[in-house]
Amino acid sequence: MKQRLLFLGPPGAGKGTQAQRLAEQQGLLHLSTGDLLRAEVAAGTPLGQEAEAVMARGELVSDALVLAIVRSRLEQQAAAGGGGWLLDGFPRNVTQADALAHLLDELGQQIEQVVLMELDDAVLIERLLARGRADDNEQVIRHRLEVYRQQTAPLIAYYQDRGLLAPVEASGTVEAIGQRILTLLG
Ligand code: B4P
Repeated sequence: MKQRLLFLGPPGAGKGTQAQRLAEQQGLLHLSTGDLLRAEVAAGTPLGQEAEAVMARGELVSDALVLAIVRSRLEQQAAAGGGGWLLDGFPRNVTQADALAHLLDELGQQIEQVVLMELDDAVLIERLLARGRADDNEQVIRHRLEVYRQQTAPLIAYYQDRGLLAPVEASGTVEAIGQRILTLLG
């Protein structure tokens, strides 16, 4: 099975849900920039203090900050002998994607597949309102969808051009979607 993966998709598509499941099943390093940022916020670190207000508005945290987090985790894993990884919610714009490509060149690694989770806005909004995280109120959700369209959606063509994109229908049960993902990673 492919072992170096990106999960791409709008907020609420279930990237975190499926990424965590797959990483556990396959023994991959699961790197969620959203989870890592929320952990910094909870710990009250300077980085977390910088990220908190930005996340509450539904905007993207600075590229430099997110890149530093991802770089340190991937370097640590490579130094410990390497292995598979699953990047969940990163990259979120073309600058982050270019920086990731450079980092992976340095590490002598390559992305093997980009899983694009696709879902209608109405279902996304319904799922996020039901989740009820601090950044899950309707106004902020609509802004996050707008940020996704403007900044993250260009990555669909970016990875399609590189022959890496694999779209997945992200509606249905968690198990059914997980099975679709396993099939395409074959
Ligand atoms: P993230 O933490 O990445 O979260 P998300 O996109 O909102 O959700 P995800 O798609 O992972 O959905 P989930 O599985 O949780 O981002 C949050 C914020 O962090 C961003 O707005 C930004 O500020 C910041 N950030 C993160 N990465 C960044 C980066 N690289 N650069 C800059 N800023 C960054 O699922 C959602 C809900 O649906 C859950 O309640 C789940 O239980 C439910 N669900 C999942 N699958 C379902 C199914 N099949 N059926 C029904 N419900 C389902």
